[in-house]
Amino acid sequence: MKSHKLLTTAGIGALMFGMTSAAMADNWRYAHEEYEGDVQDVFAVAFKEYVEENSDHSVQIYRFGELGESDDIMEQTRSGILQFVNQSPGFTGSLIPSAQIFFIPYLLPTDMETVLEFFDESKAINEMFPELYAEHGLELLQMYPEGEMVVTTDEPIESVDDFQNKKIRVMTNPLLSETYNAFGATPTPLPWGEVYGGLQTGILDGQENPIFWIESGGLYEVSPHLTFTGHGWFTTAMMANQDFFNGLSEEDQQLVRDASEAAYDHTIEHIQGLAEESLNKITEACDNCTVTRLNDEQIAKLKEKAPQVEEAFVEMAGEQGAELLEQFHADLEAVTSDEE
Ligand code: 6CS
Repeated sequence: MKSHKLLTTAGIGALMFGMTSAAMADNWRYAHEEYEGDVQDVFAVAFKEYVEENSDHSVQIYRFGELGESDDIMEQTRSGILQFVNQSPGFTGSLIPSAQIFFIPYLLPTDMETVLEFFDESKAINEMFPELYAEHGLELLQMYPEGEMVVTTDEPIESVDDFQNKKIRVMTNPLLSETYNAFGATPTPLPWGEVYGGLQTGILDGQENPIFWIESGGLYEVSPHLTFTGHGWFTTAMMANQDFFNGLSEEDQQLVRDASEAAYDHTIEHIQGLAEESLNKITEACDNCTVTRLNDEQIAKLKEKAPQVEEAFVEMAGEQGAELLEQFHADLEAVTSDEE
């Protein structure tokens, strides 16, 4: 009788525990800017898998276009409709001026190993940026590179002169326009959804993006001449609505942090060799595509423009931006001097 009673009490306890944990199982909404299988999607899927394997929560992923453009998903996250968003500084730069730092040309090196070490170890990335995003109600969880920027155009670009007056689509932050103005081109800021059509109809003469995206989005079909300028990396960022994050239990906050770490590691592995693979696919699929790597002389000419863009950055991002830039330089110095 006594054991029966004990069992009953334990049974009720287990049931109640079960009910409580079931009631606490949430479905988190997470939107990003890309398509199935693209780099941001690889990150999101790894995040979802980690959360679902290690908790009762589930994560629903929304890809490009399902909820609108990049600015729409950021707005939905800031207002709490979405819990997580992956938005690139190319767009966030219009909300957080310091995020435009990634568009100072030739700030980051071209060698992937050094770039990855920088993202891992940089105080600017791992300590300063989370504070800057927090001022806008965002809990920054990871910043990561997707690939080196490559310019695609309607005609081959072999020298800096070939950039003159080319209408180049850029993401919608003002500093990127400064960069292309400095290169002698005519920058045209547009959201992603308008790029393919703009290139196809000749409203645009070119654009810049990492090669995996040029391949997966079929951009080479309408903008067949690829130029490696070595001027920057496509960087992106994954974050949460901060009120939502602060309202989580300590255990769930740790789960989210661990899931974003696991997704970061997985994504960094995914991008190794991706640009080469994508370039091979493009050259196989496209007979009229050309690939040009600017020579040192031409790169030096573009590099000469970097200080004026750096100045424009400090003007736009103020004291915070200047401090961030100083730290960026120190962090870069630390990883590049390691190499020597
Ligand atoms: O150029 C763009 O707008 C897009 N490029 C990439 C690599 N990801 C998303 C972004 O919207």
